[in-house]
Amino acid sequence: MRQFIAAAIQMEGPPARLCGGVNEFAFGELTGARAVNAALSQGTKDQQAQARGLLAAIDVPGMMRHSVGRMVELLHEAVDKGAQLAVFPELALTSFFPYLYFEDRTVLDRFFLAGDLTQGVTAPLFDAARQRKVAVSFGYAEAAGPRRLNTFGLYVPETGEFHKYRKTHLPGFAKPRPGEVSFQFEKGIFEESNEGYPVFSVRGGTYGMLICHDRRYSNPYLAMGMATGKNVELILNGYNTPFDLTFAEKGSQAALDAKVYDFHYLPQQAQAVTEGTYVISVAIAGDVFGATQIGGTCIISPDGTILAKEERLSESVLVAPIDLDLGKSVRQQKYNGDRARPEVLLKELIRAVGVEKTQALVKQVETESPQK
Ligand code: CDT
Repeated sequence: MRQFIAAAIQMEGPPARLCGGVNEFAFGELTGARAVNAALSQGTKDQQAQARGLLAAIDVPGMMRHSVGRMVELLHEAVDKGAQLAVFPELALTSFFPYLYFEDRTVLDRFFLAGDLTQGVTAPLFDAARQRKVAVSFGYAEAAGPRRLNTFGLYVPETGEFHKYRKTHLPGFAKPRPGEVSFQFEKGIFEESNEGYPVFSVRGGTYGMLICHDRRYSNPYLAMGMATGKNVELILNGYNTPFDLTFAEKGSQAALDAKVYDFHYLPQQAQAVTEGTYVISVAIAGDVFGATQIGGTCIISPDGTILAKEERLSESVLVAPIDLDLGKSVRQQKYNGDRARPEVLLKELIRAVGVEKTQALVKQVETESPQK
C-alpha cells in the first residue's frame, strides 16, 4: 500500500482528577510538576511528605484506561476520515510523567507496561485496529526485563507485527539540581537505547520511527535514509514539548518560546527534503501535570510542505494523503550508487569517536543479535 491516507492524532493530557492533585499543587510561585519537584528537593519534611503523597496518589491505571478509551474513539474518527494509518503521541498512555521526579522506583514502575500489549489495558486499541484494518503507532513506557525504555510501537493488524523503536536522545536531567527549578527527568527514568534507528517493511513501504527530542538531531534521519536498499519513506514521531523551559538561561525563556514552532517544524521539514521522506509528528497538547505543551502536530511531505498542522492546544485528528513514491526522485538522486558517500562520513565518525572505541563498537555490532 504505497498510497493511502494517514492520520496524526493530537491528544490532550489526562484529566486533573486522575493526576493525584499534582496539577493544583503550589510551592511558592510554582505550580504543578515544577512545584512538586521543588517541594521534594527544597521543602520541609512535611512538604516533602506531601509531594510524595501526591505522586503515589496519581491514578495510573485510571489514566491508562482513560487514554486507551480516548485513543479508540479518535481511531474510529480517523478511519471514518479515510485513514489506514493512525499515529498517536510519545507516552500516549500515561502522558508525560517524566516532568515529575520519582525517588521511589515502585511508584514510578506503575507507569510501565511489559509483555504483549495486545492483552490487558491496551487490548481495546489493538481490537479496534484489527476491526477497522488500520495500522496504529503510539508511544509508551516499556519494561523489558530490568530495562526501562521510552518506546514507540507500530502495530500492523493484518500481520500482527508490533515494530518497536526505543528513544536514543533523552533530554532533561537524572534528578533535581540544587538551586534550580527542576523539570524533565527522562535521564533518570529511562535507559538511553543504543539499538540505533531500524527501518521496517510495512505494507510495501519503508517506515522508521523517532521520539520527540530525536527529531532535533540529523543523525537519526541520516541513518534511516542511508539504510542500504531500504531508504526510509515515512517517519513516525511522537513528542511532548513544553513552553517555558525553566532551566533555559535566565531571560531566554521568552526568546525560546518565540521560536518554539520554528525549532519544531524547520528541522523536520529540512530532513524530510534531505532524505526524501514523509514525516508525521504528533503531540500531546495543552496541560500535562501543570505544564503547557505546544501542540504543533503535523504531516510533512518529502518536498518539505506541511500538508496539515494543528496549533490549537486540544485533541485533533489531522489527515493527509500519502504517496510514498513522491520521495523517490530525491532518494534516487542521493542514493544512486555510492553518491551518498557513506565511507567519507564513516571516516569522520571514526575520527570523532577514536579508532580504539570504533574497533570495540565493530566487535559489538558483529555479536549483537537484531533487536527484540
Ligand atoms: N519529550 C522530549 O523529548 N521533549 C524535549 C524537550 C524537553 S525539555 C528539555 C523536546 O526536544 O521537545
